Amino acid sequence: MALLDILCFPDERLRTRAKRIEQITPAHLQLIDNMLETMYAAPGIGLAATQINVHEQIIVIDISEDKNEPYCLINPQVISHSGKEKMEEGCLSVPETYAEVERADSVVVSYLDRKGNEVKLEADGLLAVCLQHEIDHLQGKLFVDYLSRLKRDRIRKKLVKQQRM
Ligand code: GNR
Ligand code: NI
Repeated sequence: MALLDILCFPDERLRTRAKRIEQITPAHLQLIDNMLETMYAAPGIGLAATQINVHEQIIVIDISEDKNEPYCLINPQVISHSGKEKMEEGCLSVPETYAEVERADSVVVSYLDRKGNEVKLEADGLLAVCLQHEIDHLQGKLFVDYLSRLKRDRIRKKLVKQQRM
């Protein structure tokens, strides 16, 4: 296994739209293992392939306390959503930055698991937020895009300065 480098805002590669996976290969399964290892090491509760500069539709999530309930979702899609909820979010690609974002408070997501089985997952609370956050990454979207331009520019300046050091 291996730890992968995570891209940081404002890196333009985070704006790439990930491609659907037509056929799951052994290389994808290896990538998923490395993504899980990278997420646990970070530590984070989710990771999208976009963040490690792979532009295929894969996300991993584990919101469990004991870090032993990994989800791996291939070609995830929100097929329905309801309600609204505000939650404080962070992102491994926007280090040391937290802000409230409003999203649907419950979602149904369809995806392929690592064996290629079609799965439908109904989620609310933190899992629903995390699913929406990760699916956004696959579309080149970051949580800072929901903030005002002023706030986003402040965050950009802070991170550009940090990345020079
Ligand atoms: O580790 C993470 N925590 C988190 C907290 C609130 C809302 C979303 C997240 S996802 C984030 C990991 C990450 O950046 N995934 O893309
Ligand atoms: Ni993120």
